[in-house]
Amino acid sequence: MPAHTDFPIAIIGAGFAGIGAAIQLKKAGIHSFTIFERASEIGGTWRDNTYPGAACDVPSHVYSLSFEQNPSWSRRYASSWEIQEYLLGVVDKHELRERMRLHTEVIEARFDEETGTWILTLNGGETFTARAVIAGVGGLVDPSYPNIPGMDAFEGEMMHTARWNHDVDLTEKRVAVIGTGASAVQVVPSIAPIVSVLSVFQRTPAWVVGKFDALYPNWLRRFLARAPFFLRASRFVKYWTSELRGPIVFFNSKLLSRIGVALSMWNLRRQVQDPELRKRLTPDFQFGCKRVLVSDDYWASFERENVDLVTDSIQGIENKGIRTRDGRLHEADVLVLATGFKLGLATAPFPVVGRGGRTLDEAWAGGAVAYKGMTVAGFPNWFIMMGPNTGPGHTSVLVYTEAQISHALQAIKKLMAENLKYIDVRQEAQDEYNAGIQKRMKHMVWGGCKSWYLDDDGSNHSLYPGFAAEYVVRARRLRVEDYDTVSF
Ligand code: N01
Repeated sequence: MPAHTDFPIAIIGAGFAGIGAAIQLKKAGIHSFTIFERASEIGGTWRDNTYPGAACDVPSHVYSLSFEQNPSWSRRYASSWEIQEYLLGVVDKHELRERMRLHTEVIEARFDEETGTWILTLNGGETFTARAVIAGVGGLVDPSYPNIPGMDAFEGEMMHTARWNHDVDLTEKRVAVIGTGASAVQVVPSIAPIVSVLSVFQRTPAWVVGKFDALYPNWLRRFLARAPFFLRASRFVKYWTSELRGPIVFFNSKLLSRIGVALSMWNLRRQVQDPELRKRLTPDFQFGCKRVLVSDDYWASFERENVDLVTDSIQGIENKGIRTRDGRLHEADVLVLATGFKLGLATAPFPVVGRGGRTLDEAWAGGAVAYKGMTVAGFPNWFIMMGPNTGPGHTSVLVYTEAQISHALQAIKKLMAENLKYIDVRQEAQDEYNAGIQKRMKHMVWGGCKSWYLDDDGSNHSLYPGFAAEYVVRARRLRVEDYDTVSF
């Protein structure tokens, strides 16, 4: 077996996936990795999303790494900054900074079949040669800015939720929020009490269920620190609760949808008394078709005198505010774009050139596909984290990520132990896997409405059509028979 220094590994991205992969490599005694991060700090989503109210809508005992459980979460659903603190702590504990290059963007990756190496070109023009690459670049990274006429004319402050400008004080300001997705349901109730007027522009209402957030008292946190069994038990219970509720969210079943609708309508009734307002906030698409949102106070915000739900469609943006099609000008000092993200899976984030000079964009021209969401035929020794069809609509994405880390680690260990040049997933294995995924999509609820889950042609290359537990069983073990192995 060659020395580890002969086996350089590139981890691209220092979010949950990249950090988790680095820890597991270290635990396996493999220290020859370098983490490349284009930003100035680690954290990914939790570094970027700092808008007021930003939090994870999956309980923190599940939304954390299973091998780095944290008894100190201050509440059931940790805020964005607390998750970022957790990640910073994990990075320090495992001394990952010494293997990390911040401000370093990979701008191209090219596979050299002769040497079985990936040549990564970095932003400064330098190259880095890796025997294996773990790509943890994230799926929802780059903000999606709407294309509304007149946006440049707006004279106030404008910011996207994922690029919050903390220098702008919203106190007593007139604020307009465009969008009513997962980010909006967090930002709206957080800023409603401090602004003078809040106009929320809703194009499509969302199904929202109760969150039941709660602070964890100090005694409980101390107890969980001393009795890790109970922390693991809490994780277990929360995980299985979300799994067992999953079918309500993902199966295309009128009966199951009715349960979801009943839960959401109960949540609406307890927050909003005005029947007319309730009607305007009630979606007309099947429960689960778009991401189901979680909040105890978003809908209640619209009962406040200073909050206005605007359902007339937007005609354009003007210097003083937003003009709707009914002719009304909604004046605003600050415009918040809660308009989501460009789905990163549709293309590779930078040119990735595999065997025979074929690019990942070419391989994905008909939609992003990968074997178990991780490996693509013709792109050997390249392991994607949170790749195509691995997103959950119902539980923690980290459950999927950990299975992917385990798969990549086994492949890397095999490459090293057997001194292989590369392993490349067999095209038939990839095709068979994806045919199965797309066949199952027909039984899922996501095809019935427009959302970021779907490509322009209506196909779904983002979510996994089933239970997380089932994905984990399929993905975490390397099935060697599904790969071609090539020796030096
Ligand atoms: O974005 P979204 P998000 N004019 O795409 C509207 C994750 N996340 O940032 O529905 C008017 O869901 C758009 O309207 P419509 C999570 O996976 C997780 O809220 O297209 N409106 C919609 O209402 C989530 O799914 C957490 O009709 C326009 C909104 O903008 C994903 O990120 C927290 C418009 C966009 O909603 C994205 O959530 C936050 C236009 N031109 C986010 N363009 C957790 O807690 C867009 N919209 C884990």
